Amino acid sequence: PDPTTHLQEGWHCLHLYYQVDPIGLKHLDEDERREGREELLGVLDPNREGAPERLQVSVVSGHEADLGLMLMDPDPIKLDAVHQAVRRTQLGTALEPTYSFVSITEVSEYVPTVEQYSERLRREGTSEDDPAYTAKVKAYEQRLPMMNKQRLYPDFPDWPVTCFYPMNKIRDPHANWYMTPFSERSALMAEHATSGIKFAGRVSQLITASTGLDDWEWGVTLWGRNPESIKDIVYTMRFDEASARYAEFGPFYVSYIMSAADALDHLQI
Ligand code: 76R
Repeated sequence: PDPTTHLQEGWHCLHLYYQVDPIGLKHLDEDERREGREELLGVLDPNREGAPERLQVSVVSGHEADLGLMLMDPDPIKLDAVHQAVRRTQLGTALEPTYSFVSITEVSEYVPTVEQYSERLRREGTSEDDPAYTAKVKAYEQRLPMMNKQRLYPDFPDWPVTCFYPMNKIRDPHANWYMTPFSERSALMAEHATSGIKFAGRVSQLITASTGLDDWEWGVTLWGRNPESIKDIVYTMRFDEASARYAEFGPFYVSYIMSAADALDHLQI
């Protein structure tokens, strides 16, 4: 791996959104459209040689975009190459890029280490002599490496709906996340995690970091079994103090995951 572009750990992530331009489409004849479609299916084939580690295609609701791509790979140039290849296909002139988001995976500084987790249990009143204490610490110790692997090198859940939005933690005089002591931020994020975990089995989330990489500080990607679950989790978590007091949000993109062929059929291109 090239040390000038590759992360020491984790993956690069790129969300791309395109609108189908009907005027651009009109300028293509039957053959160009058919060939363009074949080229596009080639570029979006997750099993092709040189494809990024993760390549998800979805159809976006609302007129902000039609086609959504979510890409992840150790190599950021490989992600950009997908965007360039999409534009270079014969359908490229009919696909107007409308939004993109650049981020990387990370293990948040608020994910408790085994030591911090044990300390939290003790603080919450579980005695070190309690067999439940030992069992919980042991289970956490066993789970942590797998959870961190999922945070850094995520597998995408096989669920039909996905939602993406960027967010910041605010720096207002009355509520400045970055002036709040770590212990307090950590307690707020623990409350946030407790509220989020109730959605296990219905919603899965990936938080990617974008400070210094894009206009917002994090990207939030949610996958849900259905759109109600997405609405429920975002609504519920708005009441977490970490969100209610400190969060601000960018545009929301909700989309439905499909094979590239189904997506292009749906978009009639
Ligand atoms: O990764 C973990 O599970 C550890 C606990 C945890 C952290 C550190 C966690 C749990 N989150 C963490 C960090 Mn989260 N999260 C969001 C949003 O819409 C909103 O109100 C906010 C958008 C959702 C919906 C969500 C869901 N989380 C973060 C961070 C980074 C903060 C930092 O580093 O300063 C952000 C921006 C953020 C935002 N979070 C969970 C969830 C859910 C569902 C969980 C529990 C998941 C689980 O543990 O299985």
